[in-house]
Amino acid sequence: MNKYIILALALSLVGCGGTDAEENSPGFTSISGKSVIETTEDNDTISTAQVVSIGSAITGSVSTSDVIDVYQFDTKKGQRVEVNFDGGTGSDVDIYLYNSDYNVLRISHEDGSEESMVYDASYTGTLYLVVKHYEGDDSTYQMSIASSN
Ligand SMILES: [Ca+2]
Ligand SMILES: [Ca+2]
Repeated sequence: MNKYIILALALSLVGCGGTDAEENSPGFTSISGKSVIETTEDNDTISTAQVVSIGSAITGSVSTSDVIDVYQFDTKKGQRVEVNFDGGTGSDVDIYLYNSDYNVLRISHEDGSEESMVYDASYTGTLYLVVKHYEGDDSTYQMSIASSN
């Protein structure tokens, strides 16, 4: 199997339920860091992930026609990686953290589009963060990748 099929299979196994966002959901929460814009839509697989770094605040978009965005960044063993994601209202977007062996390390799939995860890196190397539009409106999202050590 190629990398895309593996990723698609993995995602199909963990798709979440979800309802429309509540009418009075808050807007973007405060997400800080070095500002990074999604620069390409050729970012739908681990092998074509956009390279970012810890300390980035990423702005991008997903929708029914652009279901997946993938970002990659380097981490050090023992580093605590914290991801916060806000996809705005009306959409249900989920995030997944993969290692370089294409195994899922963390999943955040709340109803709606406010997601977060913490991962204590077990190795020095590359991690892959997958943003997936699950259902609902198009989403322009803000996502921070931070480390507390
Ligand atoms: Ca996108
Ligand atoms: Ca994409």
